[in-house]
Amino acid sequence: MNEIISPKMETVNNMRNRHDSLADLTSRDMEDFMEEMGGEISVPVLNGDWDALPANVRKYIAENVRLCRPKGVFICDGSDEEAEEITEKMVNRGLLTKLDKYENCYLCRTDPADVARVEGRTFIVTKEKFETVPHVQEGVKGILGQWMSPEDAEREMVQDRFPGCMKGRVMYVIPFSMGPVGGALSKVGVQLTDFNYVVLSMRIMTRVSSKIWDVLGENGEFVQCIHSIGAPRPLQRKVINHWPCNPERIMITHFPDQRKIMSYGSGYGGNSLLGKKCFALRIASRIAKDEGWLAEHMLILGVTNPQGEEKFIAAAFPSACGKTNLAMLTPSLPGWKVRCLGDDIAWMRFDDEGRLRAINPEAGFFGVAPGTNKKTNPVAMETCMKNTIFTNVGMTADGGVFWEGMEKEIEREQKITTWLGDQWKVGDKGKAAHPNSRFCCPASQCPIIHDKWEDPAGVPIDAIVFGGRRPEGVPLVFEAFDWEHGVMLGAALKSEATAAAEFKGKQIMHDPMAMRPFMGYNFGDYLQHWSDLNKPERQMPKIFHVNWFRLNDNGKFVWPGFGDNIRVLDWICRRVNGEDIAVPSAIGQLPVEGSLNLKGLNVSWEENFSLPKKYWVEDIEETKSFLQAQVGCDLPLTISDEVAKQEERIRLM
Ligand code: GTP
Ligand code: SPV
Ligand code: MN
Repeated sequence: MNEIISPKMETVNNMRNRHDSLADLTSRDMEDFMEEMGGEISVPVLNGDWDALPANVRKYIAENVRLCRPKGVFICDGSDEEAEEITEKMVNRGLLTKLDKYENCYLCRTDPADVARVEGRTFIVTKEKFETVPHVQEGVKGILGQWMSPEDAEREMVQDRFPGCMKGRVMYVIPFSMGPVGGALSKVGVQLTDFNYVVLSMRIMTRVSSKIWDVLGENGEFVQCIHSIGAPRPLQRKVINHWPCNPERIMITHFPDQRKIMSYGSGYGGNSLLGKKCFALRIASRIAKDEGWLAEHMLILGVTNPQGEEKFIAAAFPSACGKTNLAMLTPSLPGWKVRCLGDDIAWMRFDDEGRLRAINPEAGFFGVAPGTNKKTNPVAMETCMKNTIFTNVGMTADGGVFWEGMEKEIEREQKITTWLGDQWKVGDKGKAAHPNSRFCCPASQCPIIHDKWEDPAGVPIDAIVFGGRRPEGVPLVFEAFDWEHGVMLGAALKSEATAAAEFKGKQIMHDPMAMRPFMGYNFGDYLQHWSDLNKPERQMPKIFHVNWFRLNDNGKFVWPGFGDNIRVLDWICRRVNGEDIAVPSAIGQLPVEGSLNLKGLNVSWEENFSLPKKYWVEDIEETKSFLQAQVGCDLPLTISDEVAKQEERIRLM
């Protein structure tokens, strides 16, 4: 018999009493335990009530225990006590360092080989290849998602990587909800992981609770999220910074038909917090297509003008291109107010009145640290001063955090330990924090969190905004002519590469809809799905494009950004209200000169809004060949029509 069985609680308690720390159980103890249990092959349930789990969850865990061979199963309940127990253990082990300067904050340093999402090792598994990826032109390597056959996935994951991958480790069972627990737009997942850092992070980023078992009922549907750092005991690879991982063998696979995710080898961010990109974007985008809604890489904010009128905006920018900053914007214009609902992911659905309603499926922020400071984003700085896990930032001698951008916020000559553990001070060579270092903190403690942020019905979206890092040619803001043109602008989205993934250098990359790394199905079908949403009885949001990152000839940003982005939101809100402040151009509706409130700024209209013809001729040419090469025959006609119209307008510029 090779079954997980439920040990009597008294046995478990005895075991707990015999060990200071659960993870200290040895294989010897395991043998003793099995003896006590009458020699059955089993693993102990170290925490939680096995019998209280729904039958399909028990089956799911049992199957994966057989595959991964952990030494015990720890069923999480999401409580503070549980977090404290796990935190204490991690501090004792050296994986976390308490940051004495703040309340309940910790620093974690990863193995320097495990610092970002690994897009090259991320796959979607479907029987039919073209369900996942478009028909690319012959000889072209597709960049809009990677497909793997079920046979290859079975071999790579189930046969090669996962057998015995949790040996000597505890398997944590994390029940979580994306969206408010029990909400009509919410979805449930159960993550299995052998990494306690993931447990602590998941309970910040998602809603982890025993209530999930009630939501599931007897046999409710959940997304299966199976994660291992791929470092069974005895260890094969030297552990660096107490951060076990297996970077050479990282692989992240998604099975949309089975609503399943298997991730191996990495403990970092989107690779391991499976509720985030894997579930809430890749799996959810596929569910959303089947069910007629949208799962997008978008922030959600409410912006209120001095007259007290509020609009809701969803904005899609690629990774590390400013979503968190915009979502928490502190307006530089008097009388304006921005409130945050989400900083990374939006699930959106048209309601019976034809309004697009958005919820934030997450419960926390996993924000880019570098560049964040009291001037650029005071709200984020305040949000992460308690109950936060910082990963790969620097630490000051007095137990505070430090990263690039905080130079003016620490004492001069402060001694700093870098993310690599080196002694350092401002002005020294190198960096204190990794460029993709992050803070992970509960959204509820954000001082400008919107009172509707957990409303299960979501908020009605008035405008959708696309944007990226475009050093050249692309104006500060412009508006799509209509929905179809807006979808084309999204499809043509590009940005300079950032440190959020493994790419190096500053090349401009296509990142359509800011979803390139997160597509769960054929990108052509995805564009068709967006197109099909447009119905006369619906109130379609207006679509805009922004660029905070244009440079002048001296390499300086032509726009101050951050709090001054309220001036762009102001213009967007006025357009939503139908104000006559736009003038058509080849690429969309541009602000009429002077219609943007630039009071008190010293910026050049020309530098922010000029449309260099040569640039745009090349841009549309390049976009056209990109879409032909990468989406091929899957590109909806409506989109190729929009590209053709844009090309013609540019020709006539
Ligand atoms: P992910 O969490 O990776 O999805 O990133 P994000 O889109 O939330 O990006 P975030 O807001 O964290 O910003 C990333 C970097 O861009 C930070 O270093 C910011 O300081 C910088 N940034 C954000 N907004 C602006 C802006 O308006 N102007 C300039 N110049 N930089 C900005
Ligand atoms: C992103 O890369 O867009 C992120 C960070 O939000 S991660 O969770 O690592 O995907
Ligand atoms: Mn993101």
